[in-house]
Order: sequence, then C-alpha cells, then structure tokens
Amino acid sequence: MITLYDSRFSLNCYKVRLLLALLGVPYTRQPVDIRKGEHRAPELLARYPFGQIPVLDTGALALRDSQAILVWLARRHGNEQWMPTQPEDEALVNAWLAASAYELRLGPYEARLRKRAPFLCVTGDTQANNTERALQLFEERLRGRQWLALDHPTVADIAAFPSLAHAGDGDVDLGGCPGILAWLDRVRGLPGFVGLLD
Ligand SMILES: N[C@@H](CCC(=O)N[C@@H](CS)C(=O)NCC(=O)O)C(=O)O
Repeated sequence: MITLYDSRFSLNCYKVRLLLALLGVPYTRQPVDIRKGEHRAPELLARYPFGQIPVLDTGALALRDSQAILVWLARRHGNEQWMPTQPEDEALVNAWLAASAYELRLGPYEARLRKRAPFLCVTGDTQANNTERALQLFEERLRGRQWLALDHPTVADIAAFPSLAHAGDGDVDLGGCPGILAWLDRVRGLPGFVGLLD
C-alpha cells in the first residue's frame, strides 16, 4: 500500500492527494505536523533526507517532490492523458511542471505561506542556510555514488551541474564537499562536454 506523508494544509501535498483521488489509487495518509517540526524528526530525516513533505512511500521507493510524485503516479497508475510519452507533449508537460515548481512557488505559493507559515518563507537571511542545506543534501547523495539519480548520467545531473559548478561565483565554497567535487569532474569528463563560456 502506498503511504503519503502529508499535511492537510500543504498545497504540495494537496497536489498529490488530488491526483491520487482522480486516479482512484488507494493509499494511507501519514499526517506530519510541520508546526511541531515532525518533518525534521530524526527517524523521518534518516529515510527522507530533504525533510519536506510530501513524501510518497511506494514500498519500493521513498519519492519526494510533488512534481516528481505526480509524474510517477501518472506513469504507474494513470495513462497517456496524464503524462504523455510523445516527446513534444512530454516536454510541454515537463515545462509546465517546472513552472509550478518555480514561478508559482515564488509567487502565489510564497504569498500564502507568508500569511500562514512565515517561518517557512525564504528571505535574504535564510539564503546562506538554504545554500548550506542544498550542499549537504547533494554531498550526502553523491558520496559513494557516481551520478545523482541513477547509475548513469541523466538529465538530473545536467540540471544540477551549472549551479554547483559555478557556486564559486556566489562565494560558495565547495571545499568541504569532496563528493560534489568528484561528480563535477565526472560531468566535465562526459564526451562532448562544454563549459559555460565555451
Ligand atoms: N519541491 C517540493 C517542495 C516541498 C515543500 O516545500 N514542502 C513544504 C510543505 S508544502 C515543507 O515540507 N516545508 C517544510 C520545510 O521546508 O522545512 C515539492 O514540490 O514537493
């Protein structure tokens, strides 16, 4: 049985509940109280290191990120309507998923959060913390493995490379991140690699 780590107030969790309902997929809900910090409880963090909900535990996989979960649900339990495989259609759907994760996140999502849960909002002061957290997550992921998502390079590596390769432009020091540094070199070694200004 699928388990959704969920908060009834979270819009990202709601996206997942909505598609589960539309697809008629049975699941159990595991409520997580963010105000009480339950999303950062050590036993949860050990299994789901990003410390955010939603997380969908499929039995085989602990899947995070509402967009990624929607894609998995559509592929596993839906049909072509929800997540097409025709490359141009798939690209359009992916582009709009990305707009939900970025433009909507920075706009109306953040506006609601500012009213309901200002302690979760990103401000200038928290930028350094966010950077540290991101580096920690990527470093943990890349220590002892070659590539980010699978055991071969994927678009996930390509998507992450520019921000990490050019972290120094923002005075972000990767000196304490040997896993990331080794991975950066691995990406640079891919046949046909080009640099930012090449
Ligand atoms: N990119 C993630 C963002 C998830 C996210 O921001 N979740 C919020 C609840 S809606 C959360 O867990 N916030 C707690 C925190 O970041 O500490 C997604 O789309 O699922």
